[in-house]
Amino acid sequence: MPQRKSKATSRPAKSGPRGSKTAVGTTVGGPSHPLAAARTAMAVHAAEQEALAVGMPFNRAKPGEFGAAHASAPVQGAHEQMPSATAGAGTLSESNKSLKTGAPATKTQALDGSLPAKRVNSTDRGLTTNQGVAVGDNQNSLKAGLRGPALLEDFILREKITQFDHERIPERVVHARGSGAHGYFEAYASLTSLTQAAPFAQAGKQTPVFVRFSTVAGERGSADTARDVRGFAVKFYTDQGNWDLVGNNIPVFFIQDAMKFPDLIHAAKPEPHNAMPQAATAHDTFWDFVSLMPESTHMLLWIMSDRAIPRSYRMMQGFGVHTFRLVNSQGRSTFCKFHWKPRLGTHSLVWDEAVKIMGADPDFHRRDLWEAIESGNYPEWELGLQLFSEAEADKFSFDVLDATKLIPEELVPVKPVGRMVLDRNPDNFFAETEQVAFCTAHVVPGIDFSNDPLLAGRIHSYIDTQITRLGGPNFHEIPINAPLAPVHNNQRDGIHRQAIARGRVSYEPNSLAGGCPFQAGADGFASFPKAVEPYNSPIDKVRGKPEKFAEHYTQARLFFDSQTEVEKAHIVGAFRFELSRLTVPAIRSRMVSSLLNVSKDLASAVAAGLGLELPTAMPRAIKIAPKPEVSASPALSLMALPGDGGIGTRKVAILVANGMEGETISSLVDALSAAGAVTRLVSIRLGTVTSESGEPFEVDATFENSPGVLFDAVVLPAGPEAVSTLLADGRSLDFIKDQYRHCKTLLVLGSSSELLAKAGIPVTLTTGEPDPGLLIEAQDDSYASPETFIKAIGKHRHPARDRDPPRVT
Ligand code: HDE
Repeated sequence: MPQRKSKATSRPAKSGPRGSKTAVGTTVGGPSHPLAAARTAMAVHAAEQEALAVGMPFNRAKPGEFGAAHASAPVQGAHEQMPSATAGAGTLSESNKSLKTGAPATKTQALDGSLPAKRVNSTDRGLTTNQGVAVGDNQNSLKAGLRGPALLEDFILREKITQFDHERIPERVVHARGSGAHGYFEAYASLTSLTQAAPFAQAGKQTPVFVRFSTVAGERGSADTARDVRGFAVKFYTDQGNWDLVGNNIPVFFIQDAMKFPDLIHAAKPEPHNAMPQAATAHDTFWDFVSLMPESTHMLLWIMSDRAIPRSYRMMQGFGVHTFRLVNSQGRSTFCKFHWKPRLGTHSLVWDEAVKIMGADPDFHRRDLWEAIESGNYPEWELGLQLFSEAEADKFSFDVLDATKLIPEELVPVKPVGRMVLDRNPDNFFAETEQVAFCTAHVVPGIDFSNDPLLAGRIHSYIDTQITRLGGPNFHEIPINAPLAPVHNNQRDGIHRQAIARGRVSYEPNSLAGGCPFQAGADGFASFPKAVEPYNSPIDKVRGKPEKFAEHYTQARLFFDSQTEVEKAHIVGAFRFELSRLTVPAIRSRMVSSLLNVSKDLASAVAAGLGLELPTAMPRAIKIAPKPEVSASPALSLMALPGDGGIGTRKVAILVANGMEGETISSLVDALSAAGAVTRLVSIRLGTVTSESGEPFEVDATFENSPGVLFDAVVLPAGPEAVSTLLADGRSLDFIKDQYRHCKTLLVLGSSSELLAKAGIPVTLTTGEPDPGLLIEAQDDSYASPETFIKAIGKHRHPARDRDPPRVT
């Protein structure tokens, strides 16, 4: 908070220090004697303190603390102009500077939240201990003789091992597995009529951000492609302080009240007796819990959909989930839901692919994000707002305070307000991605909460959990968490304190530091004064839920009905898989009986997949559901955001072997690279393969280290010798089958159609129509053109081929 002067509360300092009665003697040793000088300084300091105290005979701000008029309009704290630059010093020796202490802090100064000062560059530097002592030998411990015992005296060894022993901190209790990046948010236009929030102050304004994506259930070392909600947490380092928008890639949640969160997470995490399964909801306790909590059904539909297995963090939406408030400088509030939409469109994996990627590359999403940023393909999202008034909210068929409900975009459109670009990878995973501490309570003036009871619990939880995870109360000073806005307050001490507070004052009100730091009054954060609505006057303290929270199925049905046929089939497949893993059959039937309230088609298909009789529908909490505003919401389908059809950062495998037709491969590599794709020549082993014309090609990857699931498309080479080599290797056939089963694009050059035949791949769809993702040169030589191939890859995958069970095994 910059130092301000308020007419209402500031007065110039009174008498000058020298004229003060409290000045102590100045005669000892004469004026040039050091002791005399010290005494003079002490006298001046004492006089200044007295003057400050005299200048504030009472707390002028006090009357502004009482009554309804001030309840939402606090006055600025009483404060004085400091009589001198050193008046606030804690020690008169402040000006005795050294290399360590530096110059006195005579200007307003706070901990610097920017990262450059904390970044270490060891170029040209030798190794040191933590005390900065040069390490002469980093290979051997100190011993009594070459073959003698190690000595306790070896402080270098002991420091190194001790630091190592404590390298780990507790992992996050949820969202333990994640990856982060820096970037910026840029506003399209000023939103000051809606909100005071700094990031929206004017068109083109950029605010630095740090973003962390995560899975919820798995432990820190679990695989990225588990079926799960993805966290989408954004820390805005605004000039008014930090604002954290801690969202998910799914717009609704399992539960309606924070009271149920520990139960939900205990049910979803590995079971307590045997710590299994890791990063998976396909187990008894999860389905036991959710089938007894019908409010989770809507979210279950989302997590059984392909949303829960994104192709990339860069290709998923983000949602603030709760209803928030935007508040403008006149104190007017507008309800708001936050949406992030990826520029690349929304794209997902298929389950069989996700499972195989868990083994092939557990860091699939982490690597994808890292590589995209390293290669200059900066991921980008558009921020959109759904804006609505309280009066509109009251009329909705659902309650906007219920986090198991969304507001269909067809009911309240999403207004684009800015974009976020992630353009810098962290320097250090632990220092930044692991230590970053998000918190829903981190809001800035202009952003406020609704009364969503789930949000209320989060406002408490996040700070609390960091105290354990980051080891104490000062985690806000860890560089990645420190705001760029200066911090001035009277909070002090505790483990690992970084800020060195100057002066003897650590309380407010005070006169001895001129009242500083003083409360900001109307310029500071003010909670929106929402009237508290008594539930059933005179009982106004209740545990309970509003009536509309009792409707649990309408939006689950809306979601299911708004999916394409292939998406519906994947949802059925996911329920079937998850429920098939249960060991208690009654939970299976219970869940299917709940699904009957969503859709008979869905429940019947799941029951059939599990070999179950269709049970009767689960009784509902309310008999007659309010009529929904919309019965179809195309925006809920992944297909609603296809992206621009580009292939930037898509991975294309080109299978190669000696004797292949090299020229087509070279020109394909050039064309695909020019379109931004990443090509990899994949073969039986590393080294060089030689084309039929004798040209050497360096192999990038092998069937062993990079199976087909890691690629978005594949090219099978022409050339009889190469084809017969690939035909003889079962792994090349697995590669091709996976590409086919997962509906990806295959370019089949020349005689490599023999590979298709051996892999048992049908050349047409079940309808007899041509397969749009199978470009077989032998059938049509125009398919060999890079343009056709690039267009087909840009479709992401070809769902017309999707079959359950798969056609190719
Ligand atoms: Fe969280 N959540 N959560 N959550 N959450 C945490 O905070 C919690 C909820 C979300 O990348 C924890 O720092 C409660 C909804 C994300 O570091 C913890 C409730 C949404 C992240 C916590 C919820 C989220 C977290 C664990 C119900 C989507 C990862 C570590 C009342 C809108 C942030 C930590 C990161 C992390 C509590 C529900 C998103 C324990 C009590 C709903 C993205 O504080």
